[in-house]
Amino acid sequence: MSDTTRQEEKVALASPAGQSGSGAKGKSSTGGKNRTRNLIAGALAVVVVLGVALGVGLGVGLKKHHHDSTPALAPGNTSDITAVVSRAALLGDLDRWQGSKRNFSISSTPTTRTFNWTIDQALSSPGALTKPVITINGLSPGPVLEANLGDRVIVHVYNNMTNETAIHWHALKQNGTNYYDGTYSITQCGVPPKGSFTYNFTVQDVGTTWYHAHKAAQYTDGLFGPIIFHAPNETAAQHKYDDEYTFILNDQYNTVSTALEWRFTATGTGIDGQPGDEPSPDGGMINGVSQSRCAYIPASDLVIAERRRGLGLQRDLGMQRKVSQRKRSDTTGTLYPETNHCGDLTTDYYNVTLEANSTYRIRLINAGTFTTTVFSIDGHNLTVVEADGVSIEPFVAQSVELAVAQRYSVLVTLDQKPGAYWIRNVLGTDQLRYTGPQFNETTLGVLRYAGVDTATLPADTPAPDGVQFGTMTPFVPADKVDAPQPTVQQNVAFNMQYTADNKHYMFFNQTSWTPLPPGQMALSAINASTAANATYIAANIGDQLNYINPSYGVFDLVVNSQDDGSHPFHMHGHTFFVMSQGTGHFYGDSSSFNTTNPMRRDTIFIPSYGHVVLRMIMDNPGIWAFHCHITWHMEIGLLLTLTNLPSEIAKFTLPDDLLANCKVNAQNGW
Ligand SMILES: *[C@@H]1O[C@H](CO)[C@@H](O)[C@H](O)[C@H]1NC(C)=O
Ligand SMILES: *[C@@H]1O[C@H](CO)[C@@H](O)[C@H](O)[C@H]1NC(C)=O
Ligand SMILES: *[C@@H]1O[C@H](CO)[C@@H](O)[C@H](O)[C@H]1NC(C)=O
Ligand SMILES: *[C@@H]1O[C@H](CO)[C@@H](O)[C@H](O)[C@H]1NC(C)=O
Ligand SMILES: *[C@@H]1O[C@H](CO)[C@@H](O)[C@H](O)[C@H]1NC(C)=O
Ligand SMILES: *[C@@H]1O[C@H](CO)[C@@H](O)[C@H](O)[C@H]1NC(C)=O
Ligand SMILES: *[C@@H]1O[C@H](CO)[C@@H](O)[C@H](O)[C@H]1NC(C)=O
Ligand SMILES: *[C@@H]1O[C@H](CO)[C@@H](O)[C@H](O)[C@H]1NC(C)=O
Ligand SMILES: *[C@@H]1O[C@H](CO)[C@@H](O)[C@H](O)[C@H]1NC(C)=O
Ligand SMILES: *[C@@H]1O[C@H](CO)[C@@H](O)[C@H](O)[C@H]1NC(C)=O
Ligand SMILES: *[C@@H]1O[C@H](CO)[C@@H](O)[C@H](O)[C@H]1NC(C)=O
Ligand SMILES: *[C@@H]1O[C@H](CO)[C@@H](O)[C@H](O)[C@H]1NC(C)=O
Ligand SMILES: [Cu+2]
Repeated sequence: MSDTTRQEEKVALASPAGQSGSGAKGKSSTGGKNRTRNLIAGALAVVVVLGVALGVGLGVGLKKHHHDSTPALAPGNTSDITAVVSRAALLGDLDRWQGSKRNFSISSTPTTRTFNWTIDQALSSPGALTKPVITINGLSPGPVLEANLGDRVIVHVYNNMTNETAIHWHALKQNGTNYYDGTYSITQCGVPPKGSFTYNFTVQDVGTTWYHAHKAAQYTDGLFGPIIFHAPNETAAQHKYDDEYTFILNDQYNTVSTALEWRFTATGTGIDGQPGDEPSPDGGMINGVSQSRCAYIPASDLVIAERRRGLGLQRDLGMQRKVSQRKRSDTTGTLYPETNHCGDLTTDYYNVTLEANSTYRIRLINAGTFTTTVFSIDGHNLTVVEADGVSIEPFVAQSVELAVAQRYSVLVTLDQKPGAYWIRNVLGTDQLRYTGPQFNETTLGVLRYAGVDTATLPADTPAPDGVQFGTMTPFVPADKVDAPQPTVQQNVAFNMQYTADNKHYMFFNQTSWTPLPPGQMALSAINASTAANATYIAANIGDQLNYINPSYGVFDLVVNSQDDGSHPFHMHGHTFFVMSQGTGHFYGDSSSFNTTNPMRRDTIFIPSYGHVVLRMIMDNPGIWAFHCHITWHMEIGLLLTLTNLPSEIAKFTLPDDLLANCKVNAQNGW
């Protein structure tokens, strides 16, 4: 019996009479603005669309046509996951999303807050089918991590999974505690299976952010949650509002991430025979609730054709490839079976009842793996007052678009006719190379005014289409800070390339990141005797492009994209000044930049073939990753590091449990 079949059976047990679609895509990708390829063409698509339409229209399940003779789905085997968690248990107490129901006092008197987290795997059903999930204390999304500026946060993590993990506290400065940044293989070795690790840091940041696994694509399976840091003097908190609420939004995959990643990285994959097709989500989520119905991975294709992204531009820049490319007619690719199963469990809308005539500070987080998302509430304006922890001058919009890993706070006043209104999380589809059966980019939730019957559903109104606060919308920070003059400027370009071993990776210049061997981490490369030895650091820190900043300085990072997709980049440990963001490449002269209170944030969207110029102050010692937050892209190498103040790094005392975990991992080859 193949693993696929086993997995299928388990799903069938938890999801009786699961409806199965045909293998095909119900809907063709739009192909996107600059996408070089479209997926489904001709007769096949017609047959398929008709098939799905009939299946849905007549209420009959389509026949299974898979599994019996297909090869085993080797990686991502989830047969060892046996615990089944109900949807209600997975979501936990829904009151946790509302500020006033969390029993938290905003204060300027620091305290210590201790959390015990057990990370585990289980089967559960956020949507219509049962799928593997990763939970924290049984929850996905995980608990709200809430604290005040200056508090000490201690998180004892116990890893009850069969693989290592590491938890990154997105956008936290971690000034002095780089070893608690949680970046697998860079600032820590993984927390081993049945092992523990204690994160212990002070809160140096304010606003809305999130935590997530920084090991492989584990957060795609649900290992993420919100972080809310308060300060009585936070500028965004000076607006008048009655309460706050959090919506953590994402694209959702119903196949375990290890299988998706294997499919994405295996030699010889690709929808139309060309590698580099990121796994598409099966739907979206609002606070862990999904209306998705299917799990779909398209089959790989053994006929490999040559495909290069952005080669013309690459030549313009005179870039070299690390490994030569070659014709790929000699592929030894593994045939990966199309997998497709659907569920028939009842799905829910995430729904919340709030007070009429009240104003809420709604915190929005895109905890997605791949796509941007657009948030809106029918009939209500959103006044944006915070972006990635930075208080901003209010901006009134009808919808807010978040690139992966970005956050906003919006003020919403319940000043409309008491009733029920749709909350929308609409995934961006322009980067999707395929969509599975019954895919719908819109995930709905319900906002009800207090007193409205909980059975009332909103009217069938269209999504708001007015002003959008988008991924390229400039904003003005409310706490004015001028950008200092740079002391260093570095340019990098990135793209996707094929390598001699028939794989596809993403590169910054000639380098592509990959984790160090088991039990190793970049931070170990720096100690009192090596801190001044750039040669030694370069040789021991890993494959990635690494810039060493030996002393305090102001660093301009120019990033030019040679890729047809768009990418959300995140800088660990820093809030950068955005000196430039746009389409086309930056070859220019930084002396013309506006340095008066420029935009500041920690996650920035780079459009197709576009650029950004980011200015950062190098006063925070550590090895800090800068990477694309599309997990699939980071996993194939789109990560570089800044090594700041190595002589200060050398003074760190690495925690005993961190070093012990490195030893355990080295011994076990994890
Ligand atoms: C553990 O990680 C390996 C390598 O990424 C993967 O092949 C395997 O499926 C993972 N196991 C689980 C249970 O996630
Ligand atoms: C965490 O677990 C330890 C040991 O089991 C226990 O002593 C402690 O009270 C727990 N702390 C919290 C905050 O739950
Ligand atoms: C860890 O998982 C096992 C099953 O694999 C379960 O029996 C045990 O209770 C879990 N431990 C914790 C601390 O949740
Ligand atoms: C956390 O770090 C502080 C400062 O180094 C230390 O005093 C404290 O004992 C640590 N707490 C834990 C639980 O490790
Ligand atoms: C808020 O107070 C902290 C010190 O508690 C200070 O560092 C910070 O700059 C203040 N922020 C604002 C916006 O005034
Ligand atoms: C509203 O949420 C509750 C859980 O709080 C859920 O049981 C119910 O199905 C949801 N309502 C609708 C209409 O989906
Ligand atoms: C909200 O305000 C309107 C207009 O002032 C008023 O008619 C209504 O009674 C108020 N509703 C509540 C619940 O206070
Ligand atoms: C929303 O804001 C627009 C201006 O951007 C305004 O014209 C409109 O009346 C506002 N709508 C509501 C419901 O407040
Ligand atoms: C997707 O969902 C929205 C909201 O429920 C609905 O209006 C739309 O018709 C759906 N689209 C498809 C293709 O089913
Ligand atoms: C990366 O490539 C750019 C563009 O070709 C070049 O200007 C830059 O010097 C390179 N940087 C490094 C560190 O190789
Ligand atoms: C720097 O490290 C290299 C090994 O990577 C070594 O050969 C060299 O001697 C070191 N230089 C100094 C000054 O210690
Ligand atoms: C980090 O701490 C150092 C030393 O206390 C300080 O000089 C620097 O300004 C801090 N940087 C940030 C970003 O807080
Ligand atoms: Cu990317």
